[in-house]
Amino acid sequence: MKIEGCLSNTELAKHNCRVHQPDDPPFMTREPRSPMVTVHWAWTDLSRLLDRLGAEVALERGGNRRTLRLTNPGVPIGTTHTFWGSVQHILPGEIATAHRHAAHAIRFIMLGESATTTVEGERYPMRKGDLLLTPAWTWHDHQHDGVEPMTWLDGLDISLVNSLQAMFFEAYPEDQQPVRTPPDRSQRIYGSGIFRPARRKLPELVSPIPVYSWDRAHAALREFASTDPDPFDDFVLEYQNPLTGGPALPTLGMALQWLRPGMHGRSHRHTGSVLYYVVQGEGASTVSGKRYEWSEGDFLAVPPWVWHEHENRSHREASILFQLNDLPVMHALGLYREEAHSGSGGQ
Ligand code: GTQ
Ligand code: FE2
Repeated sequence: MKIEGCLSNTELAKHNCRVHQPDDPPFMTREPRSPMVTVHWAWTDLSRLLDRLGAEVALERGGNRRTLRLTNPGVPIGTTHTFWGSVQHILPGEIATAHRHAAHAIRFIMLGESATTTVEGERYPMRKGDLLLTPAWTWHDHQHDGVEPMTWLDGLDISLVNSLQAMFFEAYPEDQQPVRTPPDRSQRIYGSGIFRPARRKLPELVSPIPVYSWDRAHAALREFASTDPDPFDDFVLEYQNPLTGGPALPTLGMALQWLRPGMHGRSHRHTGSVLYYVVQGEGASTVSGKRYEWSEGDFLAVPPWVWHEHENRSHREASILFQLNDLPVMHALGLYREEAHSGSGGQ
């Protein structure tokens, strides 16, 4: 728009108005242009940093946590523009004190044993490969009774909640909340995954299951992996809310991905951002033309709408990736789009 006469933005600003200027950045781009960048974190680096973090950073009361945040240099804060992935480290005898927040949170257990987390009075052991949920505004605290340090991935939709200006936080008046008996009540009611209690008001927004155990997840994935592969992702199972068939949380998507030995997937791109954690195996992902070789314990963050493809570098062992993503938000708001690469072999 061309401005005739003396209608200037300086003048308009007095009335909290403005007109478009030729040098304004475009606000409708032809397609998404994310400032987020692809980042690969190698476990060899992270594990050294975690050892130092444990030795040098004290865990304070008041709901604090000892975490190594996976930061993305392209966004002001967080791992992607919508969520944070952090590696939490807790030492034998420590308590991460109780609090609650408006952000939804998940934990995927990476290493260690004998820690528990208590969510709304139900106490759960944390075992390698388990996924635990602490949905928005649920009281939660962690306690470590083991002898070795314990390490897990935290995922929180903090950036999304902050951008929507809906954050709340509250510390529990004591270090820990009381544990109810039986401690695994929700698991007993909803845990079968194939039954739902009759005549009961059922939760819809968040999954009623606080823990998705590795044993059950792995068994399901193995069976699924003997069926028909997806050309891009091979085999992906999403953690679901068993009462609705929808995602376990409304803002964070969690999934397990199985890549068969030697598989090399086709390239595609979609809206939404993803953080991958390598549970098992060794492979590579090519993102925007750059190849990232990964192995067990590594992380890879992939921005929205960039071409990416995965391969398993092993010809003997399957690779398993845990995914944290914001796809439930994209689907809920009608913003999910996907495109297959049309190049030769899709690569
Ligand atoms: O364990 O409750 O990485 O509240 C960030 C915020 C973990 C937790 C994080 C949290 C937690
Ligand atoms: Fe928390």
